[in-house]
Amino acid sequence: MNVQIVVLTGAGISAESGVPTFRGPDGLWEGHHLEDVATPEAFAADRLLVQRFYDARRATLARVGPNAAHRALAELEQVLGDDLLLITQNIDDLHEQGGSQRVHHMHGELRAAWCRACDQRFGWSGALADEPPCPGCGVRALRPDVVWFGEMPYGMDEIHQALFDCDLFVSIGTSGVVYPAAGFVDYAAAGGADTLELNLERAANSDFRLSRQGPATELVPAWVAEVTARLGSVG
Ligand code: BV8
Repeated sequence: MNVQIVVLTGAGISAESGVPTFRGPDGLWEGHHLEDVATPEAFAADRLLVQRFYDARRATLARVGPNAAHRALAELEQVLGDDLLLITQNIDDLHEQGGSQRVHHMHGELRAAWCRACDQRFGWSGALADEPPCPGCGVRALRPDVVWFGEMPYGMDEIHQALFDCDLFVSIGTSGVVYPAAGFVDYAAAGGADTLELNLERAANSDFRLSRQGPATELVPAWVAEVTARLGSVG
């Protein structure tokens, strides 16, 4: 699959939908630093605290909706099909709610649970803090299916291949501080791709060839319109 465009999104694309980012003015989530609750060690030390942290975030999904940036990327997928790989660091489902069919959640999803006893994964929209039994094996060993610090993000081989093959890498709404995602721009550039950042402010890893500052709901639809017009002119 020779992907032409790889898009990476972060919390900034969901900010205008009312989902708090990690490092914004409200950067502490539920009074916690992400690095202090999003680790296997934190889960082992205080399972209830971590489960409640994710239960609260999963519950907000019922109250938020996609914005113009999510919808614009869904339109781009309609035009590009398999030539687009949409990778998100976000664990919300706003890309899917906005119409995207293929979303690569490299850090997992809030709406999924993973059983530590039988290793099966399940769609999950309720709470986990009350230790419900695994639908597969019945053991009360479900955890959020999200990638914590120190855990390997999902699908890295496919991501690296796409980054190396693509013609354009676009980073949207991410602070560029968490790896390996923060290194994708370098990987893509090494493969000869052009690189573009769409962000409210320049990210930490802002060695992009092009960088535009502004809200995602303005920058992303405008960029998608540029791409689709160019593709239309090519015919
Ligand atoms: C791994 C899921 C190895 C959970 C997340 C030292 C150096 C380098 C690396 C490390 C190091 N020490 C440790 C590491 C590794 C570590 C890491 O990078 N740590 C950092 C803190 C230094 N990384 C890991 O542990 C990763 N795994 O390395 O595994 C390994 C090897 C072998 C075998 C096994 C393992 C795993 C990291 C994944 C952690 N999980 N999320 C959850 O959500 O609870 S991280 C989480 O934070 C996000 O997923 C994302 O990745 C990251 C940053 O979030 P952003 O999306 O960027 O959001 P942020 O708030 O930071 O920024 C918002 C941006 O939006 C800003 O730029 C802002 O300007 C912009 N914005 C705001 N509003 C708008 C906007 N833009 C546009 N419009 C707007 N309206």
